Amino acid sequence: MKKALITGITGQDGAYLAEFLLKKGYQVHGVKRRSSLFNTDRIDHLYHDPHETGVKFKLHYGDLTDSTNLIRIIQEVRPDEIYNLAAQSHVKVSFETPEYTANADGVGALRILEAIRILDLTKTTRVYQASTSELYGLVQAVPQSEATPFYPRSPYAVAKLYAYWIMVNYREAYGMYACNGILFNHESPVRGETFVTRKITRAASKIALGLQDCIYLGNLSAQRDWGHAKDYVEAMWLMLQQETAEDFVIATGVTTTVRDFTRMAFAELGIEIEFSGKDQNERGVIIDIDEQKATELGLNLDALRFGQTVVKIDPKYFRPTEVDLLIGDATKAQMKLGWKPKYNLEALVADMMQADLHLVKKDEYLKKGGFSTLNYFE
Ligand code: NDP
Ligand code: GDR
Repeated sequence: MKKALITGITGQDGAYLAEFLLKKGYQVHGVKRRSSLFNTDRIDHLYHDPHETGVKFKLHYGDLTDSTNLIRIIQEVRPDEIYNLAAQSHVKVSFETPEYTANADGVGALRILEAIRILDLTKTTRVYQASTSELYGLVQAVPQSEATPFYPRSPYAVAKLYAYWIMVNYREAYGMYACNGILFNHESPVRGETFVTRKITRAASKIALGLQDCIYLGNLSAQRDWGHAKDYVEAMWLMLQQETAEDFVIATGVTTTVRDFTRMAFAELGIEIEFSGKDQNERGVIIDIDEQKATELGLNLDALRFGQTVVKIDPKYFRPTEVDLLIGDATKAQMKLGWKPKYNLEALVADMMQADLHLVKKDEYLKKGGFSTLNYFE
């Protein structure tokens, strides 16, 4: 039975990858951080009591900033494959925590590689590094492929640039099977709530049920190549099954503005919105409601009206340096890995909207039923 170790297992990709590898028959080990609240929501369905026999899923406390801890976990597990997905992964937050981001996202990758070397596993343990389209940053050429030069635009991207090159260096210096997946944005119903897609799908659902009036966003003109996390974790695995380690771009090849993503999210609910105004004064306003669809979906029609402003701009979401346009060319992955995404943008938006509407309806149901959370601090 093959053994995989996933750092960042509690995150979006970690959860999808753990599920994928378990289905492939792997024994899956994950590194989770200690936290004052439970942080395993996304993987709770995979958990089994460790006292049972034949358990194929195990979690270890750890942190990418702690070398000795990583050495100990890798020594205990002796994995065939390591997927290094752990990171402070929010670009905007990296401007506020640049040193921590460099430590976890940059030096963290080095710590994994060094642990493998120290434990003499260089010929047996394969490593996948979660590299990113943020490496391309300031647009040099589009679509971006493995040959496009990098120009990182945030402390996050600069930290990931170090991680990228240290993988390449250890591959060349020590013959390690270490590879970079240069993944473009990928989302899902379990995407972190502060990334723009999930922020929009949650807010659109709340607005449609009358639990929120409006959503505040930043740069609506940014263009991203959005895919589904479910498709992208398969590419990670494929990269570690090749004869030689190489780096691959994973993307859909289609780019969309944040503005259009927002329109699509509301359209899933039968709500048409139109944008007008410029820069910080831009607004998204309801111009049509498909009442039949809204009724079928159980929306709160009393809370929705024509001309209602549902999107406003808050400059606090602008970044000091922005990445304006990402569009990936995944031809190499298609040719060498046989990888192709199954979800297009429409299917992704539909999947996220369906899940968030369902979640928000639960809140509405509880609220209508008079359920309120206890205040422990009174
Ligand atoms: P998430 O933010 O959802 O998950 C990040 C994971 O890393 C969480 O499990 C988090 O733990 C863990 N983590 C954070 N800091 C540390 C640390 N110091 N030590 C150990 N674990 C830590 O990210 P995604 O799942 O979306 O992304 C996975 C990886 O892929 C990341 O490295 C990201 O930068 C990269 N990436 C993501 C893309 C995307 O579009 N999703 C595209 C390209 C690259 P906790 O749950 O406790 O916070
Ligand atoms: P990104 O994702 O920075 O591309 O990084 P995010 O969803 O945060 O931003 C995408 C674009 O939307 C613009 N934007 C907003 N972003 C957020 N978060 N909140 C807002 O209110 C908002 N309004 C507009 C942003 O300016 C940006 O242009 C993601 C992460 O998963 C990284 O870890 C990963 O490496 C890259 O994708 C590929």
